[in-house]
Amino acid sequence: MTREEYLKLTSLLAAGSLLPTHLLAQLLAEDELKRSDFGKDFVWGTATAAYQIEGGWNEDGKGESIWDHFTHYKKGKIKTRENGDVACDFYHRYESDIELMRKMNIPASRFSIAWSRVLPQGTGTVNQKGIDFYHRVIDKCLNENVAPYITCYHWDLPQALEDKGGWANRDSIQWFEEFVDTISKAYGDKVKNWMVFNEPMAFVPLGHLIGIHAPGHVNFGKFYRAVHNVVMCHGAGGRIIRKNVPEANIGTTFSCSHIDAKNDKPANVKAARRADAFINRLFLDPIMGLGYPKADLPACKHIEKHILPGDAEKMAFDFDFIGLQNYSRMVVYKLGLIPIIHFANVPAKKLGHDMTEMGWEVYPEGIYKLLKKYAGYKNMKKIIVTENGAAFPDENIGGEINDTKRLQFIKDYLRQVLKAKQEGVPVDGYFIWSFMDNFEWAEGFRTRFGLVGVDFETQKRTIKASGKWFSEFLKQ
Ligand code: GCO
Repeated sequence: MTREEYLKLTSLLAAGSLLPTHLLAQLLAEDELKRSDFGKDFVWGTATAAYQIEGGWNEDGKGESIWDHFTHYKKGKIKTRENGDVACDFYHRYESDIELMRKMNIPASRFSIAWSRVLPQGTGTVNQKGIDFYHRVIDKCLNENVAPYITCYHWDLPQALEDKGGWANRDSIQWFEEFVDTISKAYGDKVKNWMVFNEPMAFVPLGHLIGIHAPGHVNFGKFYRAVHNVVMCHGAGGRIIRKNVPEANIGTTFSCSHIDAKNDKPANVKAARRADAFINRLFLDPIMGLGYPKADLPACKHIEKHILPGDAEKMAFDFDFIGLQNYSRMVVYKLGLIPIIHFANVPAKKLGHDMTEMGWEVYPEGIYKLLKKYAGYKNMKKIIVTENGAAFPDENIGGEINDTKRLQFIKDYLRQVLKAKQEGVPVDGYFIWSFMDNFEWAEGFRTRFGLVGVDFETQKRTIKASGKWFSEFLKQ
C-alpha cells in the first residue's frame, strides 16, 4: 500500500465511514505499531501546562503570573494579541476533561501547578483555595485511574517575584525551594511522579535573552545569572521532593533537538558542537554532574562567574528520570555576528522535509538520535519522552477533525522511540503534547497541538482522528 493510499484510508476511517473489513484489516496491518511492543511497564500519557489550559487567571485568590502580566501589558509580543485569561477553562472544566482522558484510555496526565495560584506573592502566605483546586484535580485523576504527573514549574513565575528580579536574582533558589516544599507536602501522599522544571533551555533564553516570552528581557547579564540560578534550583527542588515524598519518582524535563552541521566545513562542524552545547547540554550537563559545557561553548565562562563556594556539589542531582522533549531538528552553520553562540539555523523550509505549523522540520530520526545521546550519560537512569507532538492546521470536516498529518507525525516519531528502546535505550514512557489545543505562548491560539480539538468560543471538545487512534492504540 502506498503512503497516499494509507493516508486516504485513515482519512476515511477518521471520517467515521465504515471500511470494508479486508481493507480495515489491511490498514491495521499497515499500522504495525502496537502498545505491547513497548512493554507493559512503559508509561503512556498526555501533557499540558497550567497557563496554557487553566484560565481562571485571577480567580479564588490567584496572584498575577509573569504570563498574565506579559500578555496584558505587552500584547504585541503575542502574534494574535491573545492571552490565557480563559484558555481551555480547565479551572472549571477539569472534571469533564479528566473524564474524557479516561474515556480515551489515557493512563497518565502530565500537568503543572500554577505557582501564583498556591503562593500568590510567590512566597509567604499560602492561598488555600489554590491548594484545594489541585487537590480536586489530583483526586479526580486518581478516581478516573489517570496517574497524575506533576511539573512544578512550567514558565508561570509569580509577577511579585519577577518584580524582585525574578530568575536573575539568586534569591530565586530559596523562593523555588519554598514553592516546591509547599506543593510536595500538600500532594506528596497522593502523587509519586514529579518533575521540577519544564524546559529551562526554552524559558530562560526566550524570557531573558531573546525577549519573546515572559518576562521579555533582552539582557545578557540577566540571562547568565538566570541560567545558574535555575541550574541550582534543579537539585534544590529535587532534594526537597526526595525529603517530602517517600518513594517519589523524580525527574525534570529538557527541550532538545538533534543538531547537524550544514556541511563538513570545520567552522560549521564546530558551530554544530557549539549549538549542541547551548541547546542540549547547558542545563543537562551540570545536573548530570559534568559542569557547564565550556569546552564547546566558551560563553559558559560568563555563567561560571556566578558559581559560589559550595554550588558545584549542589548542581548535580540523581534524578530518577530525565524528561526528553523533542519536536524537530536543527541544521546550523557558523555566523560570528550572532552573540554568545555564533551560529545560525538553516531555515526549515530549505531542508526539503515536511514542516509543522510552527515552522519546525518534521524529522523523526532526530528523536532516535537524541535518545541514544541521552543514554550515553553514565548517570542516566531512565528517560521518558515527556513531550512530543505537532501543530498542523486542523480542518473541521463536519465536526470530525481529520488530522492525518498529526497522526502520521506521532506514529513516525513513535517508531523511532521503539527503535531506540529495542536497541537498549532505557526509554520508559511517552507523553503526547498535548491532550487538547491550548494557548501556545507567543503564537496565541493560532497553532493547535491537541489530540482533542477545542472550540475556544464554545469550549466544546472534539476528539480528533489522532486522539481516536491513540485511544485505540492504548486499548490494546
Ligand atoms: C514547550 C512547552 C509547551 C509547548 C510545546 C509546543 O516545550 O515549549 O513545554 O508548553 O506548548 O512544546 O511548543
